[in-house]
Amino acid sequence: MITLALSKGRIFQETLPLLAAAGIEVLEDPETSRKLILATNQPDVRVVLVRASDVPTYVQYGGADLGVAGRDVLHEQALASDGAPGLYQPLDLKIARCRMSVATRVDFDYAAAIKQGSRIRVATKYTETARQHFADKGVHVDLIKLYGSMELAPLTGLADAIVDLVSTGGTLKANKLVEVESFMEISSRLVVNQAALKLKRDKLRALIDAFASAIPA
Ligand code: PRT
Ligand code: MG
Repeated sequence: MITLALSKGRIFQETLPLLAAAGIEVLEDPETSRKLILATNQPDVRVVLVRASDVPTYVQYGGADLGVAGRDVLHEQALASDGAPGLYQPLDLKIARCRMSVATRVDFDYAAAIKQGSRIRVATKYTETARQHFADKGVHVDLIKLYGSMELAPLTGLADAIVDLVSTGGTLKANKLVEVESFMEISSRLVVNQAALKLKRDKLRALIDAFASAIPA
């Protein structure tokens, strides 16, 4: 049995064409089914649905043989846990693309705050990534960890800035925030359990090759 870990939503949807290229069709729709284990048209391949940030954990500890995870999640976890032992990352799938950015209220002068050497309060789900980014710039920050709705933080005075993912920019615009810096291009990677790669080599290699052939331009 081959177990593939995916998160619901954009990663699941954008992985479907890659699975199709490998001749794999998922037999249930995660948006309507409550099941967490989804069968496919291939009796020896199944999909498990986990939180986006749990995909590397499942693959690392062998709860899944492989998975699809955003560079945002992989980078944050590698910083938090000193690398990602046991995780092989053979492919950039170029799906679920976006960028990691700093955003503020329109009336906050980010450039001036940096120039003056002020401490900036930054709210984010990506505290390690943000810590590294501002340390590289030599900017002093106080980080506030949030688990969602980052856009609210500058609007309520909780923080001066946020570090979050931006794709169309629509969410920032709707909340009257501006992107003042973009510092990392994000896409999703295929991650594979290294022990599984040895034990199930032929099947996993065939899957990796099929995915590689179907990566969007
Ligand atoms: O939702 P949940 O808390 O379960 O987890 P999650 O938010 O991590 O999962 P999900 O499915 O939303 O995102 C999974 C992965 O998709 C992320 O880890 C990224 O690698 C990738 N991705 C690509 C994005 C976006 N684009 C994206 N735009 N993830 C989140 N967003 C959010 C962003 O955080 C912001 O709230 O969409 C909003 C901005 O979008 P625009 O289009 O308005 O700019
Ligand atoms: Mg989300």
